Amino acid sequence: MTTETRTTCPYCGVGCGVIATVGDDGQVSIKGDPDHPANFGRLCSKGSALAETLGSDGRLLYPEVRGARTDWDGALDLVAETFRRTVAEHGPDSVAFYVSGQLLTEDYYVANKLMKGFIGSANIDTNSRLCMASSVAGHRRAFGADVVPCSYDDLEHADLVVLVGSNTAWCHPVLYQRLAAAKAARPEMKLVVIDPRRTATSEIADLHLPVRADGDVVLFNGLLAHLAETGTLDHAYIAAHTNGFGEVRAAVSGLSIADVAQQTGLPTVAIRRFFSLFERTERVVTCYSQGVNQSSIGTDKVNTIINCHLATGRIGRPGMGPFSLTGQPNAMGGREVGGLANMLAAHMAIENPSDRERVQRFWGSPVIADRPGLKAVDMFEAVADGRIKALWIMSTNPVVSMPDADRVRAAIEACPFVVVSDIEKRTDTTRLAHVLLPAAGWSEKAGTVTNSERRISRQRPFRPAPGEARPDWWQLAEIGRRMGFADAFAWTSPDEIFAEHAALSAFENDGDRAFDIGAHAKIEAEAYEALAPFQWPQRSGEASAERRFFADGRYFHLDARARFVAVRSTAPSRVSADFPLVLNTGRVRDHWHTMTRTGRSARLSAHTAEPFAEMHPLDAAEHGISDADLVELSGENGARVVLRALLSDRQTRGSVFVPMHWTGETASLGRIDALVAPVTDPVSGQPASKHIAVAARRYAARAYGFAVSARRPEGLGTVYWASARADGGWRVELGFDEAVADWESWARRVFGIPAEAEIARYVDLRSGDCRIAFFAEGRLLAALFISAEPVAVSRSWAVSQLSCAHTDAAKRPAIVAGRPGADRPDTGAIVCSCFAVGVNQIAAAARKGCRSVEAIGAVLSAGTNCGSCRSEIGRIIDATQTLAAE
Ligand SMILES: Nc1nc2c(c(=O)[nH]1)N[C@H]1C(S)=C(S)[C@@H](COP(=O)(O)OP(=O)(O)OC[C@H]3O[C@@H](n4cnc5c(=O)[nH]c(N)nc54)[C@H](O)[C@@H]3O)O[C@H]1N2
Ligand SMILES: Nc1nc2c(c(=O)[nH]1)N[C@H]1C(S)=C(S)[C@@H](COP(=O)(O)OP(=O)(O)OC[C@H]3O[C@@H](n4cnc5c(=O)[nH]c(N)nc54)[C@H](O)[C@@H]3O)O[C@H]1N2
Ligand code: SF4
Ligand SMILES: [Mo]
Repeated sequence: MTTETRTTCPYCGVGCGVIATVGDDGQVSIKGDPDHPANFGRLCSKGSALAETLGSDGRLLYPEVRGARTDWDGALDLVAETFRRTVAEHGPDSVAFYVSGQLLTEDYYVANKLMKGFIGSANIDTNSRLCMASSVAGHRRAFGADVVPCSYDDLEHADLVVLVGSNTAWCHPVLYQRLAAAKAARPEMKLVVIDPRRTATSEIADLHLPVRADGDVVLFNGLLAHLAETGTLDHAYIAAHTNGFGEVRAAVSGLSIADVAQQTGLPTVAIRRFFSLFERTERVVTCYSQGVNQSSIGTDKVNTIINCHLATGRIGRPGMGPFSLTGQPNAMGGREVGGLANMLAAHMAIENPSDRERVQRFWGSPVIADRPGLKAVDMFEAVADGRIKALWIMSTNPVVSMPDADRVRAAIEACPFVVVSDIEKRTDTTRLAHVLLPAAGWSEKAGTVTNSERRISRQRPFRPAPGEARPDWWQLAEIGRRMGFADAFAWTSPDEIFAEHAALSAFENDGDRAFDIGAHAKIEAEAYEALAPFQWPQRSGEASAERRFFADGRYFHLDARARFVAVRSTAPSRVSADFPLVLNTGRVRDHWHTMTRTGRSARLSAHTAEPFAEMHPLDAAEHGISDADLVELSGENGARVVLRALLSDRQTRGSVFVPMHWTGETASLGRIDALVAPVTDPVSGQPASKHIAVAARRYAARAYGFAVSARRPEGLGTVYWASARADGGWRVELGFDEAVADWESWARRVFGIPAEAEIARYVDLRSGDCRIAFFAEGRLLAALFISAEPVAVSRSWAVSQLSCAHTDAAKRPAIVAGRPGADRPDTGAIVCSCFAVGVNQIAAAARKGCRSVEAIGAVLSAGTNCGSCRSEIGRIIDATQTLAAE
């Protein structure tokens, strides 16, 4: 029997509805939910590939204590007893939880309740500190509450959309598609992209402003000055609904376009165009994400943007407002339960005694945290210096994603007791755990998430969890019970937790707290099962009212007015003679964070198969770096990474972009956060992951290699390696410090080749080129290509050999002869992952006369399914030249 389950995508904050179908044979297929108001049936490349990420190989299946399998009782008793004893001996602040915006609201609620109400410390922080903290702080300063006033359909009603520090095409692809569709339907709608890089997002922009790193505050202050000078301000709104305008006006006065140009590196004509578009357009939405938040002046950036909307009264009305795009699927839900160290629960403030008393009374808890806990960077500092002695990490991989990641790794290593809950057995962080708890993952667990437009949707399970994996809320509740709080952690299913969370949101809330979902305070299992997506607030007795925040000009400060925040700050330039380049870090289209899930899909891995450093060709030339070279980046803290050079004039001079996704599991020296200084925003505590000083040099390897292998390569040990799943096995890029004397035995060891395998070999004594292929039972086991220069073999051809029959021994030498694959058209790097169409195929079709994305789609199917690659296809048509080094 085939079953269909409606659930929500576990990746980005767009929060798309998904329909998962499980066939008779257990096969899962995924499609977009046409009725979900976030996506109306669309999915991006990552969402469409979800079924490919559900295999159980590599999953953490059983609890482990110090590497040995144990049962749940043994593991839970050890965790509860160690936390209890540590608190008793060293006080509540000697323990900490580091959790995640990928937990479900129910998981998050339990974690926060346990730490703040029962352990009695606020030492619970989350990877949202690295993600949304500056937006939260900016909202609270301006509005008096952490409220995102916009909805997705505001983008469709806007006449101008400004995207600041947001690569929406890759990071919120379905939202970008909605935007692109709206723009196609109403070509008069304008789009401005503010980003130091020319990204896929800027493809359909009317104006791209390649602002210098952290130039945004000056740009938006300049905009406010311009709006004041041109009589665009809404003085009635300012007088009726805001405070503090005089100070802001004074702070920006005299800021000329020339000043803005000088401080942002932008041409004056471009600045004028942006300012005048904003001036002339009433319906404007400004969206922002990590180019704004992840900055030492991130909170100020948020407030300069909000200032411009408040000063023009363009907020709280259709098609208008500042719109922070959340990253993770439940970044917003975590904020609702108070998952950050400086919040309490249900939008109540830890500093406020009556809020504390109210939450404690509601929980019936013995204690309540009475001051903010440690924020992520400070928390790991406290782990390092021994103040924190027991740490529980849940659903996040800080050894990869925290700034100063080597120090974070050393801190965790030195911590006396570390518990890690994860779905994956082998990650950079699980390796360091004393206790490993196997979590039920997406498709297996039940709960809710809240997306960027405050819409709460159900995640529903549609298959059993493998092994003994259990949901995170259950693990936390078990610890609560075992620490002696049986009544407060007595839930038996997530609907009971959701009901309690909803009840707390409405508890003694007469409208002064924005977050109120009291309508669901008495929800029971059946209604929870059927719960349709809804936007908050939804107060008790209120039907599904789509209420617009701030429509009445009332905010959540005590005087009900919004606050202007005067900011003059510019981030100091971090570069120096020794570290002359600005490192900017972020995401690629088809990978999710530390790749524990997207890395399981060969299709998704084909889009970007190795870590890279994207540089302007002139900067590269200055540093003696050519395309496809290896490049070493080093940071002021002495750490280094080695990556593939990718030269592109889409990068601003003086800066280099590196993705955050590569880990110790997928590359030798690809963890870029090792170089990221732990510089944080003083208000939000969010790290500045986009503005780091680095030095670059060509890494001259003695030998380069590429390999495909049916088995996962193990023990590579070379100075450079980066491995990725490929159809039928794995692909590996290699760089060697020294030439290996015997390549064959090296390959046998690394690729696990049995002694009886047959071999084809080619060695060129003059060039040093060496190519070896191993076969058994008519299949290719592994092929290794070694060269003194970066290897020129066609990657797609080599990978395809893993899936072909090689029964005819006479043909095997062809695999290693000549320049392998040279006689076969190379598809090039995969652009369309749905139909595996590469850049070279698209460029060839474009040269043959396909001059539109639709024309390419008609010939190659590329871009006709999920649509995530449409902007890249457009760019290839424009350039009609290859962009990748393959
Ligand atoms: N494919 C994919 N999608 C994802 C994720 C993923 O891992 N992969 N992760 C999700 C998560 S958790 C998040 S937080 C979001 C992040 O979504 P985004 O914020 O869109 O993604 P990033 O690539 O981190 O950074 C966005 C842009 O900020 C620019 N930038 C850097 N410095 C500055 C600056 O000083 N000013 C301005 N204006 N721009 C600057 C960068 O060049 C980059 O293009 O994506 C979500 N979606
Ligand atoms: N340099 C740099 N660093 C960054 C950023 C950047 O732009 N640049 N971005 C930052 C941002 S915005 C973010 S959000 C972070 C993300 O960084 P992380 O949160 O560290 O990245 P993930 O890979 O999403 O980690 C999630 C972990 O949870 C596991 N997991 C998946 N599902 C479940 C589950 O249901 N239960 C449990 N218990 N575990 C599960 C996964 O296997 C994985 O190990 O990185 C931050 N770090
Ligand atoms: S845009 Fe893509 S990754 Fe984000 S929720 Fe939708 S399908 Fe998932
Ligand atoms: Mo994020």
